[in-house]
Amino acid sequence: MTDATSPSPERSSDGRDVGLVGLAVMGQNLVLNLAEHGYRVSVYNRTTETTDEFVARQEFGDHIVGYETIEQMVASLSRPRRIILLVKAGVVVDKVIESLTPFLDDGDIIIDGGNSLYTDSTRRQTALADHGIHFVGAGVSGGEEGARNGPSIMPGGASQAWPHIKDMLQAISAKAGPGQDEPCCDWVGPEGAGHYVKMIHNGIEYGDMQVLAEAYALMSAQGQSNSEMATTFDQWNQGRLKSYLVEITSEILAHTDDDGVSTIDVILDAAGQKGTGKWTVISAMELGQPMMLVAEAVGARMVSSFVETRAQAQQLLPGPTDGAGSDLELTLDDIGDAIYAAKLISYAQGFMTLDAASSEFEWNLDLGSVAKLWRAGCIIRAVFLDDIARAYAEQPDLENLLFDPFFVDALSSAVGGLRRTVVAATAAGLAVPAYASALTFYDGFRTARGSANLIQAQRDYFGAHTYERLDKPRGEWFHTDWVGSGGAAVSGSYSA
Ligand code: NBP
Repeated sequence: MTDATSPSPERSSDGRDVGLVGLAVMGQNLVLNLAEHGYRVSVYNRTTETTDEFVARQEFGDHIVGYETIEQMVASLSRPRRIILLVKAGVVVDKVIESLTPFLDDGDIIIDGGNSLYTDSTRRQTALADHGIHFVGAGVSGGEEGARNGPSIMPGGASQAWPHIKDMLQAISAKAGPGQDEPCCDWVGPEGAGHYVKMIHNGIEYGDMQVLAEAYALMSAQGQSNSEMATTFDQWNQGRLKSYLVEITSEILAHTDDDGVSTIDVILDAAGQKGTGKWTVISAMELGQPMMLVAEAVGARMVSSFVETRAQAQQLLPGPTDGAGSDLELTLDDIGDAIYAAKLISYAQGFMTLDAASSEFEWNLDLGSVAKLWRAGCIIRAVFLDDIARAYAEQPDLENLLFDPFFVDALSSAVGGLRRTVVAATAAGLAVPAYASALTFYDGFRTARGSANLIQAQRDYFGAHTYERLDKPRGEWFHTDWVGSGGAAVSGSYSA
């Protein structure tokens, strides 16, 4: 990580410091952040009224100037031109790039700060390199508040761009570390690496939210009031679970509408999603990595969206008891342990996926540095990201986070509570997909001799897929004639 110093941006007399396209919630807030750090920003939005209203309303004077056309905006910038895109992800990014490129020159830089799919960023970097333009896919996390006051920024792509954008992006990013002066922004890697890391961040965010929603469900079933739960989450936020999501969960549970009704009680229990969780799971599967807690979180949102169907099913399908949860007797310590253990396992799965992506795409990701980027500014910011960063700093070749002594100790103390929570919730007929998935992964992962020998035998039986044997070296493959005459096994050596 590099220290960011704040803002005395290098000035070029012939133009403004940076351009930004897309003045919706993220764009407007990032522009204000840039202006506050002394950067002179030229802004453009497809709908000109939005530009006019924004520029008229902001308080940074001519640090922010609006333009009616992309051409005018580009012409206002010093070279190499630096242009940030914060438009709707997908085809819109391609359209905006298409309208920008005729006005750009060799060495100019486009930074896509939206939630683009990493494969799109890889494609865009390659295509723009043909025009001499450096493309950077930068994941930006922290929502509206982060964009305004300091997001976590994960830039990747054309590394030639980094020296020209480093000071600016690090200046406006969140800061972490003992002196709160380490920027949560550093170069991630080539191609779509920045957006990949952001995608995994979002997947983990889905998992964290589901883990907390399950705690809320269990405590509600045990009769805790919303204000009692708010206090519990607040207490959890003072210790090892300290994180942005635990903090806002406490605030949400304490919130009442003007009529005194708890706001949480009147919100429909159907979760939306924009797709980054699904992308994470697809990529993890493609890389052969079991990011199962996030998969369960994505699935749970899907089940939640079946509002009418669930109401029908409740009438038809029996649970283990008449009043689900009425016989739950979990302590708050058990539920706190379940949250903690499930999170540790989820992050381990996330970093397994990052490690696999780094190898597969030859990105050479620094996993400790990734953990540092997530310590502040982003939605999953949490104290235990320091523990992950430390684990990788101490052992850069750490095979799996769960082998780090801190994780071994932390899981040893918390997994009992997770187990009791899963057993009790399941017996009571309450769905805890994230906890159950975490525990199942944990138990499978620590089982030296599992049951996949039967799966291999089945595969060999119906498809002659061959298998390896315990009494032969790895890499030698055998086939058995399972239904041959007299049932005798015929084995031989096969290439894999
Ligand atoms: P949106 O994702 O809602 O996109 C709206 C912006 O895209 C507006 O400026 C709009 O211009 C522009 N746009 C569209 Br739509 N079609 C266009 C076109 N054909 N040509 C040019 N511009 C077009 O904005 P957002 O919520 O601020 O998010 C921006 C990016 O940041 C997205 O990729 C998002 O996924 C990501 N992100 C958002 C958050 C968040 O909390 N919202 C957090 C992290 C990342 P218009 O005004 O003319 O319609």
